[in-house]
Amino acid sequence: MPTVYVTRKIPDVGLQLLKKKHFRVDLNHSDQNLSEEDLKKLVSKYDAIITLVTDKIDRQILAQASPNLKIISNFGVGYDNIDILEAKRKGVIVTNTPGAASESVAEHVFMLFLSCLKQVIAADRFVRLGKYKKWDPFGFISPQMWGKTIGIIGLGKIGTFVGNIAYNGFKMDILYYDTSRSEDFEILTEAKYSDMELIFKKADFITLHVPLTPQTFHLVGKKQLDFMKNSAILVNTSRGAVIDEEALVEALKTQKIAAAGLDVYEHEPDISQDLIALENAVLTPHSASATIETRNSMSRIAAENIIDVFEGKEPFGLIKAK
Ligand code: 8YV
Repeated sequence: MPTVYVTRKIPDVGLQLLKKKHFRVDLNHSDQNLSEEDLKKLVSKYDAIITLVTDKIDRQILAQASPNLKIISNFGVGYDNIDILEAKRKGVIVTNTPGAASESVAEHVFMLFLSCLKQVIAADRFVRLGKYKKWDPFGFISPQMWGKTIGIIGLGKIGTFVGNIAYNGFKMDILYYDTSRSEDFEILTEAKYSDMELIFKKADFITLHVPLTPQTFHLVGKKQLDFMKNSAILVNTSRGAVIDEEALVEALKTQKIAAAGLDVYEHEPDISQDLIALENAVLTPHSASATIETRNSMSRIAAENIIDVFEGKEPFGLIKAK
């Protein structure tokens, strides 16, 4: 009976699928992340592991992997927590859950943009503190999102969903950048493929949808923030280290840019006090993908990836080491 360890409690759907296929499923029942030592033990003992973004599977952990460890199935879309090359070298397959979070994260992106734009947090506080005494024609006034220009950096599945909402819902002009063009996307949304400098200069709303790699580390720093309009809003639901957080805090403090909506942080879960103190930042706790639908589908795909590997098939979420 092949054995699977799941590093945190996840929705039951995937666990049931595994049990139906006669896997023995063991689970971390606590609400604590596993330590490095725990992970080392697990990779030396189990045939498959379901990991989370919080489990750093690096060279040291993989050094303890037994030859029986066939697959690390990451519960999530991003997989920068795993050393893919080292896993490949050890003959361990790594998978993710492609597409599972697109709708949820795209919704969250607009929630962050609109919360920043309409100063929702300040407006809520204003009402609760009893400050809403009389209606004011200029109270909490903001530009509308409708019809403005959005810049999408990274046109994977999530970026594409964001583009579709922007075009069909908010009738926005779209500028986008990725390492390659998508003619389909351009035809469907009238989007223009642009270099990043132009996006930072022209867009009213900028959203990041790139994986964290050595190439995208600090992709947005002082230079890019300086290009941005004073009225522009930046949203990040990808990975924190894609933005130089210190430079962002400075740009927000000096109102070089209008606001930022952040779901991820450079040193997550630690967040700088400077960032926390800023009124023009809306902060969520890496919860952009936290919908019931997405979590269920992550659980199902993570399990199916394991089942496929043990049945000798190529798993849907196979990550190919480059
Ligand atoms: C997930 C994420 O919740 O899917 C991703 O890449 O960043 C998150 O939204 C996380 O990966 C769970 O492990």
